[in-house]
Amino acid sequence: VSDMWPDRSGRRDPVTDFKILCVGDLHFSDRPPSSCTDTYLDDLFNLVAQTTVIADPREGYGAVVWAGDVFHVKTPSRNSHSLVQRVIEAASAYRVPLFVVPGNHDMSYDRFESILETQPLGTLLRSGACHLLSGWADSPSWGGQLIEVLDPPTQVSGLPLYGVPWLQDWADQDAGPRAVLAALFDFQDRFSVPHPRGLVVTHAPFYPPGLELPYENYPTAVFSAQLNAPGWDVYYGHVHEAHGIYQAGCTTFANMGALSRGSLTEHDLTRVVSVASWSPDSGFTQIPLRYRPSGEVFRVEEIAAARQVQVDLDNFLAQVGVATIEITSIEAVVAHVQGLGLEPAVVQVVVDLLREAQCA
Ligand SMILES: [Mn+2]
Repeated sequence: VSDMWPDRSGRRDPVTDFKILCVGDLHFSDRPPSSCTDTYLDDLFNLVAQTTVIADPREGYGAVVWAGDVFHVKTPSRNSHSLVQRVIEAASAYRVPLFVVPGNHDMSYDRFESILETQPLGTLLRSGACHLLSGWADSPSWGGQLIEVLDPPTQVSGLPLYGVPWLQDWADQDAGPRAVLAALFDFQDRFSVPHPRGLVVTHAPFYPPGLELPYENYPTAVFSAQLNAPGWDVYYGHVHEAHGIYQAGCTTFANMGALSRGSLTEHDLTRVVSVASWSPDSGFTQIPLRYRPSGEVFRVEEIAAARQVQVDLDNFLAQVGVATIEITSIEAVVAHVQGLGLEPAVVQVVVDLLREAQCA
C-alpha cells in the first residue's frame, strides 16, 4: 500500500485514482439521546459497519476520515470502558487507515490539549485503532508543534489529506481568521507538491452561502481564500443537517450530515443518511447508507411534541411579527445563547451543560 502515494519530496509520480471515505458526526454514547429509542447505539454501530464494507482497498479506497464528534459526552466518567472498547473494535475493522478530525464534542472546554489528557477520543487514538488528522495526515500537528506521541500510519506518506480540528474561535469575527491561519501553518508548504488535488477535512460551523446562522458561522468564502489552494476540496462535520455539495470561493465544500441521528429536528426526520467518497478525479460523491426509518429511531411522542413546539413557536412568532426560528434542537438553543452577548466563558459553560443535558 505504501507505493500508492509519492513520498514527501514528490519523487514518485502521484497516483490519482485513490478514494477517501468521509463520515460525518458519530456521537457514540452509552445512553441514547432523549429523543431516541434504545437502539441508538446499535443503529450507529450498524451504520459504521456499513462504512467498513464500503471502504474497500480493492475499490481504490486509501483512507477513511471521521469528521469529528466521535463521542457525544465530554465528561470522562460518563463514557464507559465498554463503549470505548466497542468503538476501538469498530474503528479497527477498517482495512484502510482511519483518521479522526477532532470535533467540539471530543474536547473539554474546546481545548485541543484535553483530547490526549482526559477525553475518550484520546484513548481511541492511543489504541492505534485510528489516527489523528490535525495538519498533514502523515505528520499530525497542533499549534505549530508536531504531535510526537501519535505515530501516523506509514502507508499514507505523502497522502494529500489535511485536517483542521474544531477551533475555539471559529465564530469570533476577529480571532477566527487568525486561528484558521494558525491551524493551516504548514499547509502551504506542500499543498501543490506532489498533488495538484487534495482534501481538507474539518469540523467547522460552515454553511452554504445564504444559509449562514447569525450566531455561529465561519464564512466558507473566507476559508477558501485562506486555503488558497485551487484543486483542493473541503469536507466538514459539525452541522448535523446535510448541506450536500456546493461551491464557495474557488473551493468545493461537502457535508453529508451526521451519521448520528441523535438530534430530533425536522430535517433529521426526512434526510437520507449518507457518507461521501472523494477522489482527485471525481471530487465528492454521495453514498447513501441503509438506515432504519425515523419512526423506529425517534420516540414518536417526542416527534409529535417537537412538531407541536415548532407549530406553537411559529404561531407566536407570527403574532409578534418575527421570522421563524428552529427551536426543536439543543443546537438551536445553543445558537440562541451564543447570540445573547454574554461573556465567552459563561457561554461555554452553558453550551457544555446544554449538550450534556441532551444525553441525560
Ligand atoms: Mn456534532
